[in-house]
Amino acid sequence: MNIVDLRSDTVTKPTPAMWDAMAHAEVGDDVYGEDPTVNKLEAMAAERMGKEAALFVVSGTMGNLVALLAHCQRGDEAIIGDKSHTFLYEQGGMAALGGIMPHTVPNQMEGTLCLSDVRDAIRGDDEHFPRTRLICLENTHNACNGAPLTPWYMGRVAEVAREHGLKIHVDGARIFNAAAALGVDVRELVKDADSVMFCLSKGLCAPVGSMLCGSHEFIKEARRARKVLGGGMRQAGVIAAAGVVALEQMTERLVEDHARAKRLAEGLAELPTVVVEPVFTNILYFRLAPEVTLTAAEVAERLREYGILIGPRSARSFRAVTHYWIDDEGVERMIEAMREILS
Ligand code: TLP
Repeated sequence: MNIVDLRSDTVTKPTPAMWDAMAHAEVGDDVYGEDPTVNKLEAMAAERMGKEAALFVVSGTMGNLVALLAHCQRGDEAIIGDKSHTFLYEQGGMAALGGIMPHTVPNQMEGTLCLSDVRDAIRGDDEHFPRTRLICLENTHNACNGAPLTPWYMGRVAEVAREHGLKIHVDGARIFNAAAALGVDVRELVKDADSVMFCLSKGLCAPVGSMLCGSHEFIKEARRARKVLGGGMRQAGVIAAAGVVALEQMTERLVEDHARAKRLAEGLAELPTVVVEPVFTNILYFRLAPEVTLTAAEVAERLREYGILIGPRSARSFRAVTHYWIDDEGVERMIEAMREILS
């Protein structure tokens, strides 16, 4: 039985085209700037984002941290959503390694920050205060139902940022999912941002890596920050080759993952003991109705017997993520398994 792994889109293994590209990659020492495949990937990423330059980093976590280190000095403050991945799940690296203060404002249900909250969080020029430098946004928003932030919203945040001389960084781990869901070019989503990080190793299926994009000057700083974190990777063309395939072949098909997440939501919503949250992209949250006596962990354990892996989010709730390796049969198997377990 093949496994239906709904825990995350990070579990995606490389496609056959990626294995082939990796086996035949031309490589060099990337710290000398001499890896042709990394150089190609960085040029492609910059072009796709409409930015001057890009940097290949190990992970999304490293990309966000490198961006924060490049934008901020120690003691500076960054405005950031209280449900953002960077604030919740990156070990507080910005504070631990960068001395940067997170100034959290509440994420709204659709992943945005209220503009009035952002304005209120900006510090005045006073020697008692840290200096506000940066606004961090997340698109799509993982913890807020995978919701995409729109170009319109980005434009409004940019107005506030410009008024106060602040920079904007976008954690766009799943920015291509946002573009696919909204039917816009990804450039539209990041044209108002000073930097954007996106992941090759989630829905785009590459085995390793994320890209950080911005101006030449910003990427020069970012390259220094990556080096001090130990992220200078030498013959990294071996993995960058899969990233090239990811950008060439994998961005347009994300709508299929979104359609399957919707179908999964519809199927689960038919079960009287499951409460399904709104679904916008490839991330679906759902929970058990109060009358269910099983916990989420117990349901997840039972699902294993059906060859299904899923991540409980709390004692009563789950997150399911669709991706390239989840087909229609996998979605139907999940719905049927839940029907049997909860009946
Ligand atoms: N998200 C992972 C887990 O860490 C939760 C997942 O399974 O969704 N930004 C966002 C919005 C992310 O969702 C993630 C990973 C990251 C950054 C970090 O990327 P990596 O795992 O490459 O460091």
